[in-house]
Parts: sequence; C-alpha cells; structure tokens
Amino acid sequence: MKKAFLVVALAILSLSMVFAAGSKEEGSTKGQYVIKTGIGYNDQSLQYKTLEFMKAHLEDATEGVVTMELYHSSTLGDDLAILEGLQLGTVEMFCGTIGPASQWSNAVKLFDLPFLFTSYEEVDALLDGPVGQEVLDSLKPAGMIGIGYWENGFRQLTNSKRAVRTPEDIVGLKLRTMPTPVPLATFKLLGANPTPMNFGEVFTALQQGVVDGQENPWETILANKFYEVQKYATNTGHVYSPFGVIFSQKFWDKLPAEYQESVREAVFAARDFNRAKARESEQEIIAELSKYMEITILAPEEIKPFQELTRPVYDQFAEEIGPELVQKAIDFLENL
Ligand code: TK8
Repeated sequence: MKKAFLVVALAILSLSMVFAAGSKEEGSTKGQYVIKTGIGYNDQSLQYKTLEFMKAHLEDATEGVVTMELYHSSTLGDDLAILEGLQLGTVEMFCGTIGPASQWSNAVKLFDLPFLFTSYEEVDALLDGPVGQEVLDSLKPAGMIGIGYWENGFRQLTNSKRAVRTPEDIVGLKLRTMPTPVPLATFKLLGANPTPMNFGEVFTALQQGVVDGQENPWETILANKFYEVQKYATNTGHVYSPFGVIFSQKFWDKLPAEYQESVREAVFAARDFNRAKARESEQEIIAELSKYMEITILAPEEIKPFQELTRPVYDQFAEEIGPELVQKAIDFLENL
C-alpha cells in the first residue's frame, strides 16, 4: 500500500518537473532577459526619467520576463564605451547622443551638420521617416540594431568668459565638443579652440577652467548643473542631437520575436513621453537658468551669420557621410 502511494507520488512529481522545464524553455521566466544600459547624464535628467519610463513599461508588458538595469552619470562608461559594449555583448542597450557612433558609421554624422533642422516638426518627420531609418540601419554591420530616436535636443552654447551675440564673440574660446569630428570642424570655422572630450569629464573641465565653454541642450545645462560653472548662455541651437536607441545584435538575436516586439513598443512609448516632456518644459527651464546665468536670446536673423560661417562643413563632410544621404535629407526637409 505504502509502496503504491510512493510510486504515484513520484510519477506526479516527475511529471510536474517536465512541465516546469517545458515552460522555462519557452522563455517565460521572470528576469530571463536583462537589458543593461548606461548614460552620461545624471538621475535628475529627463534622459534618465525616460529610461525609468521604458523600464516600467517593458517590465509590465512582459510580466517581468524582460527587465532593465539602469546606470547614470557615466558609471557604466561614456558613450563610446557603451557602444563598444554593444559589440562585445557586455551591454545590451545604448541611448546616448548618436553622434559618437560615427566611429562605426559615417552616415551618423548627418545629424551633426550644423543648422540641418530648424523645428521639432522637421526633427520628428526626418528621424521617424526613411532617412532616420537609413541611418539606424547603417549601424547593422557593426553589430548594432537601431530601433528609434529619443530627444537630447537643440544644442545651446555656454561659457564662462563673455556673452555671445555674434560669431566674433566665439573667437578664441576654448570649447569642449563631443568626441566626433563634425562639431570639431564646425567650431573651428567659428574661430573657437575646440577640444573633444567625453561627457563625464565636462563638468570638472569647466570648473577647473581647462575649457571655457561647452554646448548642450537647455535641459542638460540645468539637470547637470553646468550653470554653477558657466556664466553665459546663448540660444545658438546650432545642432539638434538625437539620442539613438540602439541594441547589441548579440542580445537582439537571443531575444524571442514576441519580446523584440515588446522592446520596440517600450522604446516608442518612452520616445513619446520623452519628446512631450522635453518640449513642454523648455521655456520653464530657460527661466530657471536665467536665475543663475546671463542668457542671450538671439532672433532668427541674428543666428544667420553663425549659419553662413559654418555652411562649409556640409561640403567638408558630404563625401564622407554619403552625398546621396545628405541630399536626401535636405530635399526631405525642404519638401516638408
Ligand atoms: C550623455 C551624452 C551627451 C552628449 C554630450 O549621455 O556628450 O555632450 O550630449 O548626450 O550622450
């Protein structure tokens, strides 16, 4: 009697183990896929809040099967290190300014061209359309899967020396630029003394006077407290920097199709959150910054001389970026 009971119990036990193993193979275990990502900005930044939004959305949609591990303030490395991590498969996602990815694809330099965009309408149409897709796809051979774009924003110039109203005011300023060639060429044309540097080193470099100035969107100037070490700001808006949301192909290929779809959806939901928040708070941010900085607001006709002086950058880089792509972008924006 006892023996018969034991046999039945064992049979039930082994059967349930088979089922448990079965469901695991289908990939539905909590925390089975972990997306690790890191940014240069701190946890007060909208970029970090956008990541938190994506994490909540994705973990909810996949019932915790796909989770996210977030790092800020360059603790996981700077933009270039994260991009290298995608290739190695040590990091799953990148969402920094796409510019530094130009090390792997020249097409990415398109967005560094000065004064390419003049409005958010143009930004959204180009990035979310075929040109934006072509740039993302150009990273595929490097083992990077580009899904979409979030907003870093129009870049504005700050410095510790003087108010900038005209291009002449920039002459001789030591400026930090992103570690990518187009901004370097742009600021050389304006007569500045540009130094490429990773974002993680910028605050200290400004504080110690290694450089006089930098350029980044209003929100970054506020969230990263650049106003503590920069007295002057001007709305140059010389470049719109998109954040590129890019995954490691090594990770992507392991992710079952249904979860790839969940990730895509979460990236786009976070994009909509990010753009809406960034744009609704812009004026408030400028008002807040003006408590600490002398802000120069230029009218569109005052921006023109900056535009004219930096125009040669287009010819300098068109060959490298791909003349057809540059023309396609210009035509697309003109016909909007
Ligand atoms: C921060 C970087 C940064 C960029 C820079 O995560 O280096 O100035 O604007 O966005 O991606």
